Amino acid sequence: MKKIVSLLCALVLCCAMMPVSGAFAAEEEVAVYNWFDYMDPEVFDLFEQETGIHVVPYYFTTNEEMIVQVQYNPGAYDLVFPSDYIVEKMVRLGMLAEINYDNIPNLVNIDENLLNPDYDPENKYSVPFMWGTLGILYNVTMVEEEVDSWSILWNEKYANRIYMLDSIRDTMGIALKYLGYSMNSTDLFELREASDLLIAQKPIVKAYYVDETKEKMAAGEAALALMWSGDALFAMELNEDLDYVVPQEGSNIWVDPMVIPATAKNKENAEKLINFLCRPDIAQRNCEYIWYSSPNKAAIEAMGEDYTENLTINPSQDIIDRCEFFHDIPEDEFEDFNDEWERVKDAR
Ligand code: N2P
Repeated sequence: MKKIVSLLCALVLCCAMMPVSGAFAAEEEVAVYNWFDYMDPEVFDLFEQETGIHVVPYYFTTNEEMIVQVQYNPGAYDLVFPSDYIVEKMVRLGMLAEINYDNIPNLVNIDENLLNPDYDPENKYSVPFMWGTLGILYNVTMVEEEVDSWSILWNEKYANRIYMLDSIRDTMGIALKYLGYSMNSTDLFELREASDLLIAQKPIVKAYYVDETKEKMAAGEAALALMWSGDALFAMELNEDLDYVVPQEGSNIWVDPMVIPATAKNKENAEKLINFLCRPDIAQRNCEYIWYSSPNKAAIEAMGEDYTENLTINPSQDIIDRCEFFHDIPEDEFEDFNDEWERVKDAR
């Protein structure tokens, strides 16, 4: 009996020590953590066919949800798509790996104006994927007056026909902007004014959504929605009664780059995927699927007037000039911001 046991033990040990090889080798993969609806689904298939690297996709809805997941699941993600101000935060917290640009020759296609940005001054950690604005998506058959001010989102005539974004920086941001303050304010009195304004608006808001809004607006379920430019254009492609505007008081302009967490297990595969996504035909394919603004010069050239003549995807300098970028607000200063947003969420 003893002999059988020790033989079995030896066998188990032997198996455990055997090098993983041949058919047992782990498949090459890259774990991608992206926004919902932010990539043509066929793009990952094409990448897999060309490289043999299997893409494992994960999805998030807001930056704030995403960064917590990356912090608490080290090694889970190889490529992530945070917005500019969250890149700033991730750099500050030492959460990102430096990108090896030898692996990204397609960087030449990216517009120089979007390189070396404030959120990553030497472009050590990030490559732009898409950019856009925050504005109002509205149904021209349901709204009588000209839409050019945030004030319309407080007009009781549209009670129960307004969607707001369930996203702290966006919704608090436009309330701050409507009041004439910076979207990056940390002043408690300004934040309190903004949250009071949103609480006063709450009875006429139909719902706070993020990803659902585009389909619901396309289906004519509301008159006005706070929305990002690409999701707005996605809905406008489905329903010709929809239009999009960046209000006169100003708004947010943003860039969503691609970054590699410092804990990534497949860094080189992530770089291969970044390079693939910077290829002009792939960037064009994505742009024509999700309708956000592209940083890819070659893709824009290929899209021609369909792209350049469209003010939603290619905003004028005038629109850009009245927008500001969000910036990272360090945790201790962000407490008031959070508390005021919680007041809004908890209000009836
Ligand atoms: C797409 C999300 C767009 C990202 N569903 C806005 N920064």
